[in-house]
Amino acid sequence: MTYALYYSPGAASMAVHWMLIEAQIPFEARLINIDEGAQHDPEYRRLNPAGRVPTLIVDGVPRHESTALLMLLAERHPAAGLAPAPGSPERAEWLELMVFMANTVLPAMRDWFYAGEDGDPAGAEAVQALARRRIEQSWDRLDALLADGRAYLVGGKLSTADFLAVMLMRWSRNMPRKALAWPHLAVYIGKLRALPSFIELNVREGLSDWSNPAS
Ligand SMILES: N[C@@H](CCC(=O)N[C@@H](CS)C(=O)NCC(=O)O)C(=O)O
Repeated sequence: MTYALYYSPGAASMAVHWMLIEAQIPFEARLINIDEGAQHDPEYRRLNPAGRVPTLIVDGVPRHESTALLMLLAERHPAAGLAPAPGSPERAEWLELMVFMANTVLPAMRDWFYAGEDGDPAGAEAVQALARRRIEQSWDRLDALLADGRAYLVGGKLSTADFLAVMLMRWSRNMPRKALAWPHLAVYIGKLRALPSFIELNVREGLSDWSNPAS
């Protein structure tokens, strides 16, 4: 099995990058800096016609969509234990959360950040207002789930749902109400950010603006 990840620091590629590091799956990392417009290069567009990151080359075939990539990697590397096994009691909750993040939180984040580019700039403010409401309602839902003191979202152990959730929570860091403002999310984020794989991920992506304070 061979992998090459096209990533941009802090972008939707981050969850996949984190999983590859945590599971110690060999891969090649290829930088596509979206702040510099590298996603529009014709060469990259051949791999990802939408001009977005991530792209994961899986055994020579370009694959897309961060949530699908996490689920695919979990399926191909079951020994890593990063998703509840099919048929296990936790599987339904994991599926539900992965789909919730993919079809509610990710699109709202896209609207928050790209309303003026993806749509008519004149309507961007209204789009962003709705996106913000959806994002904050999502934090309400995840905060309530974590209120029982669980360290991870599903099944008492680290899973792909945590990679996706923490990446999304990070994106809220400059929003009017950041995920860290929710009490149970703050505890959860603190624990997940302390994982050696998250620290290593930030080093590899050159990120330092959303780390736990040094103790
Ligand atoms: N649903 C996609 C979203 C991908 C996406 O929107 N990526 C953003 C970065 S977070 C991107 O590539 N932006 C560059 C652009 O749209 O020009 C996924 O989860 O992979």
